[in-house]
Amino acid sequence: MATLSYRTAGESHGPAMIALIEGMPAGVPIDAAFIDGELRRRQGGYGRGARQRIEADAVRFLSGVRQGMTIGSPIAIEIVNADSRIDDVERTPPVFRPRPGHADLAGSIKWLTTDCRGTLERASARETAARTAAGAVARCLLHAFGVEVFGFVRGALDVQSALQPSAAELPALRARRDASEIYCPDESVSTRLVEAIHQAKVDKDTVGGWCETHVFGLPPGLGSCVSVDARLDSRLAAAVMGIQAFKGVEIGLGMAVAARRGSEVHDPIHFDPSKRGESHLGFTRPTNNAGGLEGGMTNGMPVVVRGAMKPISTLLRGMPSVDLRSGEASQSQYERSDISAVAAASVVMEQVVAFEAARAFVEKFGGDSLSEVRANHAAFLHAARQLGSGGS
Ligand code: EPS
Repeated sequence: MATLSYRTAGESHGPAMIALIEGMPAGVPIDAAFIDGELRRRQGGYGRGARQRIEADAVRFLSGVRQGMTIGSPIAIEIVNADSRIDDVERTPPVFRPRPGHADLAGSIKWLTTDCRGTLERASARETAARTAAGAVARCLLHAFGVEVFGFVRGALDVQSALQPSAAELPALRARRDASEIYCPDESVSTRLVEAIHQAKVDKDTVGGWCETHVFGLPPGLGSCVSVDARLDSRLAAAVMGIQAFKGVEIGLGMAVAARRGSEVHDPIHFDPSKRGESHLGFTRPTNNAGGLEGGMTNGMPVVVRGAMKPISTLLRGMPSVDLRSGEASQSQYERSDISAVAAASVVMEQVVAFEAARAFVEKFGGDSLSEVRANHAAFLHAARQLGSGGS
């Protein structure tokens, strides 16, 4: 089975961040301006620290792309780190007092060292620049099939938006999100979030939040119910949980399903032949509590994923910790950091969700070239449209 995958490499203050994508069909137009735009969005958002004024993230394709098109070979991407100083011990000193919540302590034990530097350089969310680039490349494939992905910040602390995004409103939602300092299209919530993050800064504290991603236009039947690692819901959960600082993932109604009876959770199935078209099979669902996934497979409704990001673990005022050299009690070490990176995290989440959608898409319709994928996609939809037409 054809599949799509990626890995990343790179340390926060090393020479560059790297992404290597394998399995992308040939002939996919690569929109470098779109990819760089997503990288720029990831660098922004209210509450970011000084590092983002140093970096100007942009992709450089080292392989796999020729004259703006994929050629079927592995795609290697480099994003240069302007703040590259990993071997400069004065400017990048050892960290002996681990920050609670960061990878510092667990990593130092794992790698048997009193210096958390090696751990934190890789655990740093700087790595999400590479992940964002990989996801944005995958979106170039999804764009060719009219699939749109929309991510935003739903809230933080005691502030949450009740917004319900729809495909029809996408351009307006994007405009409102992009006008918000915290990437929340709900203006009043956006203002309150910015105030809350500002107050956390005054208090030398940090803030996390909820990020949400909606995928519109995925055909039904992606993913599978046949095994745990083929389920698209389990892959999405792993991808979102794999983002630095994420502690929770929900799909559709998520955790709230446990508080409701079946009749209040499951989305009724209707069939309206007049709705049938190129990519609509005629099945309609008045609600989408399943978040577009049933049995680990897309059902034709928008895929809805929510993630909970914990507050940044580097606090200006520190947290109770110990010095790993002596075992003595001490406040955690301060490293330059962000007050909140929830806006950036919403961009990262958007891309990792997109990558999993693209991976499932390639597994269902895969071929060596975009034209082969197109033919497989069209043949499948043609066959699926026969359902509910009196055939078997
Ligand atoms: C991070 C610490 C900060 C953040 C970084 C994540 O880096 P620095 O120590 O260089 O100021 O800015 O995030 C990024 C660099 C980025 O591009 O997102 C951490 O400890 O995780």
